[in-house]
Formats: sequence, structure tokens, C-alpha cells
Amino acid sequence: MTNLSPYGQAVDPTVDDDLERHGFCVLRDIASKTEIAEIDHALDPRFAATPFCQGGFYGPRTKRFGGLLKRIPAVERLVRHPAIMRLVRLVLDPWCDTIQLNLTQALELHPGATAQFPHRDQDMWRGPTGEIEYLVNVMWPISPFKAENGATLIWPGSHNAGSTQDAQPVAVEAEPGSAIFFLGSTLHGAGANMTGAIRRGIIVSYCLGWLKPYENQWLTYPPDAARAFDPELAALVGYQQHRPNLGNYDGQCPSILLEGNPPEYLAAIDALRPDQEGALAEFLDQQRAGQLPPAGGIAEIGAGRNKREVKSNG
Ligand SMILES: O=C(O)CCC(=O)C(=O)O
Repeated sequence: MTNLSPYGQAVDPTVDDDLERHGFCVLRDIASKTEIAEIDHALDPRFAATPFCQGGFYGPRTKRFGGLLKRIPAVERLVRHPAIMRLVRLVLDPWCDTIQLNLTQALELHPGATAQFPHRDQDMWRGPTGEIEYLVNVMWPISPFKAENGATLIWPGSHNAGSTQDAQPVAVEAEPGSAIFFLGSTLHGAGANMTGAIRRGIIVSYCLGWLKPYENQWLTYPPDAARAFDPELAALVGYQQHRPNLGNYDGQCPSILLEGNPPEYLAAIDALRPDQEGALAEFLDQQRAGQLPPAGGIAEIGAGRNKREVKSNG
């Protein structure tokens, strides 16, 4: 069966295979060139007013700014593109209850920019590596990405705990309307811009809902900004709980802040996963029947998917 995205294009089945084998894939022509040209135009005034970055990682010949959803509303179409969201969920869903937006950033690589320090984006968190994918990244070329103007360099096979010894990067060339999708564990960096023209792109990244995102989404989109968002977009920028109860506001889902001023006194309400609801119901039944579990029993709530035994101190 052909899987059609709402853009009316068939979803290319080879992308999943590329992503698994090489740690990246390119989704060609999934947005219209007109749509990208409009976004490009909308970026002009802000780039003109934005100073160059400071520091060797960002690069002194680059310009960047975030918060794209409040600055250029059309970026929502890229952020929530169905073909992208399908892949995001495929990679991240096994490790979390909800996914969240990690970053939206517009980036210009000016003539003379040197190649960026190769890095893995997930290294900003200090968790175990080689087991979990914490993040996925999407680079949307706004100008054509060519080897000469600094197309993103990716080390194929460097994902998970892949070795990079003797490995060579590939310059991922792509046209506006295509998306370069890579894992948080994939080694990459911007190439050198050896042309006389600016290379422009938009980075959108998504991470596990229980992590601190790179761009502070709640400050970038406070309730006054997020109120105008579609509820699914608001959830993506953090107005949702990650069960159990993570990211609550006075014990409730933070989306209550989008409905106006919440009452001063709120009842905290459990937000638990079904498996936790089940364990809790069993516990409460036992409690009601006077069969309290012995001290040192199994604590299910808050133990995540991998149940952990909690030792009693008593
Ligand atoms: O501009 C690019 O091609 C990659 C940028 C990047 O990886 C970064 O800024 O962390």
C-alpha cells in the first residue's frame, strides 16, 4: 500500500533503512519550494539585524536565532510535517511517554566559515550512550546545500556507539524542500563555506519528553505566546505532562495555563501511565482488603518501564 503524506507525496520506504544503517537519511522534496521561499523571505529582516555568533563551536562566521514558531508561523508546517513526525516517533517513542521540541533555529553560514567541530548532539546530556536515542535532528536547507557552500557533514555509521576511526564524512547535498534527518548519536557538523554566498538552513530537533531541552521551550513560548498555538503544537513545546506527573503545574497539566488564568487553589490530579494505574489499583485493592504489601515490596509508581525494586529502610 502506498503511504501518502497530507502533502500528497508517497513516503519513501528507503529512508527508514538508511536511518538505521547510516544514522541519517534524506527525505527529498517533501515540502514545496514556494513554501520554503516564503520562509526564506521572512527570515531576511531578522538575519540582517542578528549579530554574528561568538565562540568556536557556533562559529564566528555564522548567525543563528531560535524561537522560530513565534517569529515565522509557517515553520509550524516543517515542525509538524507528517513524514518527519513519523520518523521522530519511530526513533524516540520506545524511550518516552511523550516527545518534545528540542530546538528550532535558523542558521546562516557566511562566506569564509570554516568546518564546524564534529559533534554528536546527544552529548549535551550525560546519560549512557550506545543504548538510547535521546534526540533526532532535522536540517531543512533554505538555500541549496552543496559541498562547496558548507553542506552538513555527516559520518555515516557513527550512530549508536559506531566507531569513527578512519571514517570519512559525506557532505549531504540537498535542495530546499528536502530534509536531512539524523540521529542525536550521529557525528556531524557544518561544512566550510568556500563560496561567496550565504548558506541558509533551519534546524528543528526533537527529544525525549523527560529531558531538559536545548532551547528552553517554556521561556521561548510562555503561555501568552503558546495560547495561539494548535493544542498539538502547544503540547510539543511542553504544555503537556510526561507521565507520571512530570512537568506539572500545581499538580495539573500545564496546558491549563493556556485557558486563561487558572484558579489559585488547584487539586493535584494523578497523571499515570496505564501500567502504573494498574499497579496502583492493585495496591489500593489490597490496602482496602487489609492485605498491605510487606515492607520492601515492589514500588511500581515512578519506576518507569523497567520496574525497579525499592528496598525498605525499615
Ligand atoms: O549547519 C549545519 O550543517 C550543522 C549545524 C550543527 O550541527 C550545529 O550547529 O550544531
